[in-house]
Amino acid sequence: PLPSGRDAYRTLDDYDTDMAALALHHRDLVKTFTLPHRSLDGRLIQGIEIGRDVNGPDTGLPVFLMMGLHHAREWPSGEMTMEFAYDLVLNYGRDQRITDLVNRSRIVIVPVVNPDGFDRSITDGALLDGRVVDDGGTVSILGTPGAAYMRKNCRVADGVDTPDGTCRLATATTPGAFGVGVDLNRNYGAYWGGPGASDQFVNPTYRGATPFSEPESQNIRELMSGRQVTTMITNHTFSDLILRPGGVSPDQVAPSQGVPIGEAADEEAMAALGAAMAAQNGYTSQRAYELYDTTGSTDDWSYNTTGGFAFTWEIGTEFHPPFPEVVDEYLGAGEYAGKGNREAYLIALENAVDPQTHSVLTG
Ligand code: 0X9
Ligand code: ZN
Repeated sequence: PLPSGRDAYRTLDDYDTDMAALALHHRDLVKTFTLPHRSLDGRLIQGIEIGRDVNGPDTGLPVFLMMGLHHAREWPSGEMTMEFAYDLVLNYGRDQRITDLVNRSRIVIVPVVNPDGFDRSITDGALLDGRVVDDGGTVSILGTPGAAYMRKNCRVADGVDTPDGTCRLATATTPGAFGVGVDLNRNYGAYWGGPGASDQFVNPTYRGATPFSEPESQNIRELMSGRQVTTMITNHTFSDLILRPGGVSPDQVAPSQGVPIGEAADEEAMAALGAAMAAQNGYTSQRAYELYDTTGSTDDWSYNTTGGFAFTWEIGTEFHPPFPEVVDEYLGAGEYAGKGNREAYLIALENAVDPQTHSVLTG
C-alpha cells in the first residue's frame, strides 16, 4: 500500500486535511505553511516543511522542494508529492536512510500549486468517474464535463461571465472572445515571450499577460527565492519522462528574450542524476526541449535563478488513470517492484543533501 494507505484520489480538502494532520501528529518534524498569495478564486495555498526540529531556525540546511498540480488535470502529480511526504514522516526514526536524510535537510512540499483548477477538475471528474471527453485543455466553455481535463488556472478573459465570482460557473458572454486560464508552466520569468507558449487566452499554453502575472506562480517564485533549494522536482503527468533543463532549444531563443542559453552548466551532473532516477522507474531521462520547446517554464526559471538542480517529471501514461496505477507508479511494479518513483525521489533527496559525495555524481 501507499505510505498514507489511501486507495483513491484526494480532493482539494483531503490535501489540506492530510497536511494539517501530519503537522499535528508530528509536531517537531512537520510544520504547515501558507504561501504568500491566495489563488485567483481566493483560496489559501498550503504546503508542509519536514525536518528535524522543524520549528527551530533555518540553519541553512539544503532544501529539497517537491511540487505537484501546476496543471489541473494531472492528479497523480499531487498524489506522488503527498505520498513522498508521508513516506519521509512515517519512516523517520524507523528507517535509518530516511532518518539521516531528514536530519540533514529541509524538505518543502507543495502538492497543489493550482488549487482552483484542480478543484474544478477533480470535482467534475469524480462526478463522471474520471472518464470524460478531453477538451484539449482549453476549457473554452466552462460548466461542461470537459472541465475534468482542464489544464490551466482560473484567470478569466474579458468577455467571460463569472456569476459566483469564481471560474467555476464561468460562461462565455461574447462568443469568440472568451478564454479561461493561464498555463502556470508558461508564466515563469525564464525566456518568457519565446517559443512554445501562446499569447492567446484560448490556447492551452497561454503564457499570461506578463512574466509572473499569476498569484500561483508568484507563490513559487517567492518560496524558492527565500530558501536554499538545491534540488527541485515539479511533478506533472504524463509520458514516463524525467526532464531536465534546458526547456527550450538553444537556437530558439533570442538574447532579447533573456539570458542566452547554451548547454546548462550542470548538464553532466543533472544528466547523471536524471539517469540514476530513471533507472528506478524505467522513465526516459532527457533534456526538456527534446520533448518540445517551452518558455516561461518552472524548470528553466528555477535552475537559472537559483542554480539548484531542477527536474520536471512526467509521470505515467495518462493524465489521471485509475488509482491502482498511481499506487504502482509510486511503489514500482513489474521489473521495478520495490523501486519506482519512491526510490527515485529518495535518490534525488540524497543528491540534494550531499551533492559532493553522493555516488550518482562521483561514479
Ligand atoms: O508542457 C508542459 O508544461 C509539460 N508537459 S505537460 O503535459 N505536463 O503539460 C512539459 C514541460 C517540460 N518543461 C520544459 N519543456 N521546459
Ligand atoms: Zn503538466
